[in-house]
Amino acid sequence: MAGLKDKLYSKIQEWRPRTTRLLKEYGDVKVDDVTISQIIGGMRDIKCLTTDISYLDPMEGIRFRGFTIPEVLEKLPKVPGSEMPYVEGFYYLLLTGDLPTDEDIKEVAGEFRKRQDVPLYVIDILRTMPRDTHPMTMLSAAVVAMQRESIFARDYHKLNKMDYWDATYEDSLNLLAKLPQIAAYIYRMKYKGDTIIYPDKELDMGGNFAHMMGIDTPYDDISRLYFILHSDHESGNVSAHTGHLIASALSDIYYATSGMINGLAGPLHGLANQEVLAWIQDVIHSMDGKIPNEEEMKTFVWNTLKSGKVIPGFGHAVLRKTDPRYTAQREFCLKYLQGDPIFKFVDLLYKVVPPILLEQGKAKNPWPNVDAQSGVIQWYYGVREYDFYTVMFAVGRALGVTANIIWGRALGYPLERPKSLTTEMLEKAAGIV
Ligand code: CMX
Repeated sequence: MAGLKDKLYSKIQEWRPRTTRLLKEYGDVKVDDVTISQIIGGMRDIKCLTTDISYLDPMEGIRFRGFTIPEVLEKLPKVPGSEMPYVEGFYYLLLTGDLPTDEDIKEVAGEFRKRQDVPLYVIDILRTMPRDTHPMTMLSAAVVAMQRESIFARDYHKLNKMDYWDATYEDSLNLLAKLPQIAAYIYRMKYKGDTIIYPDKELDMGGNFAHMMGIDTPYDDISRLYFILHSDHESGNVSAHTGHLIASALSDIYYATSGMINGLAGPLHGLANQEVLAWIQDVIHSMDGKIPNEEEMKTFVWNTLKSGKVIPGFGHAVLRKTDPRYTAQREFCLKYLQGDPIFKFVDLLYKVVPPILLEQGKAKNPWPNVDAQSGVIQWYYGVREYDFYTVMFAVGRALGVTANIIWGRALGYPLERPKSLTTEMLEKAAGIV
């Protein structure tokens, strides 16, 4: 693929001297101090990773290659007849840092189309898994099963270190092109009586996913929005960091992506979007199908907190304001889901939960994150099997994780290996033993 790959290579060549210079001439410059609470407390806020794909400001939220979410949605070329940009164009932006032209997008879309056929053994593997297997387990298994396809793993012994990114790029495009089809297949196999809808090779990634799910417009736009919003959130979150860590051992994209999917499947991370809908259904169920009023809702929130559980979809390890990914989806809901009872419920949660979390005084961020809103849209358009929601998150996250790994290889980021200390060493550092 001449255009994107050539452009990426020239960007890589421009960038390499910056990393080399920092490392060689300024390697001893101190950027951060580390406290005991950060060491015990999940390494919060320690500045120890580098990425230029996205940056997360605690107050403003995510920027992809310098662009906010509204800017990305406004500036990227749109799929004709729809409101949302091409996912393919967004991937071009993640990889190169430049906004694509229509021609650029056409090329990336053509490349994905060429590579999208899923090997039959993947379908066979999925079919042999018990049908009650979680769809995230199925997705992870499908991806790792395809590891035998890895060009990087095949050629590793022959490759020059400076060229690692190239084989990784090929693996990334090969995998990304297949992920929507694998995800849609899991959905139709598990919940729709194994009725496959084959891809339509004329469609873009988001449009094709909606087609293979069997859901009409505007679900194509929802899919585009969903994949873009979930793509990247800096490199420290569990899924992105897992992908990066695994790839740092020079494991290929298939191993790294399967691992990132496993991290995303945790209820404190990507699975929270499933948890939100499950929690809402529980509440509605215990109200005999009635949507609770504000006072009843407050009681449910407090009861959840008192039982020692978290309110899914609220709080964040880095953000300290409402997640702009939540806001982007809320705007979509305000346009298309007005009057929908579940949306009304979620909107009421927006009003009720933050003051309660503030009153409880534990969560550092009482505001909603992306997961509080995404399930509502899926539910409204007929995807009511909420254990599938995180699978779509994973398809989106693979865009960011692969872009990061390609760049990591291009810039020669080494094996990741932080240092551990014993509890006694920390006690000594604290001067208490
Ligand atoms: N409900 C109840 N308690 C919460 C809470 C919430 N939504 N968010 C944070 N807290 C609690 C924490 O559990 C913690 O309690 P303990 O001190 O008893 O352990 C305390 O507040 C401090 O936590 P924090 O520093 O504010 O948040 P963390 O960085 O530790 O955790 C997160 C961040 C997202 C895991 C947490 O806010 C949470 O569990 N939220 C609900 C799950 C969720 O929505 N996850 C999705 C996040 C987005 C994503 O990655 O997809």
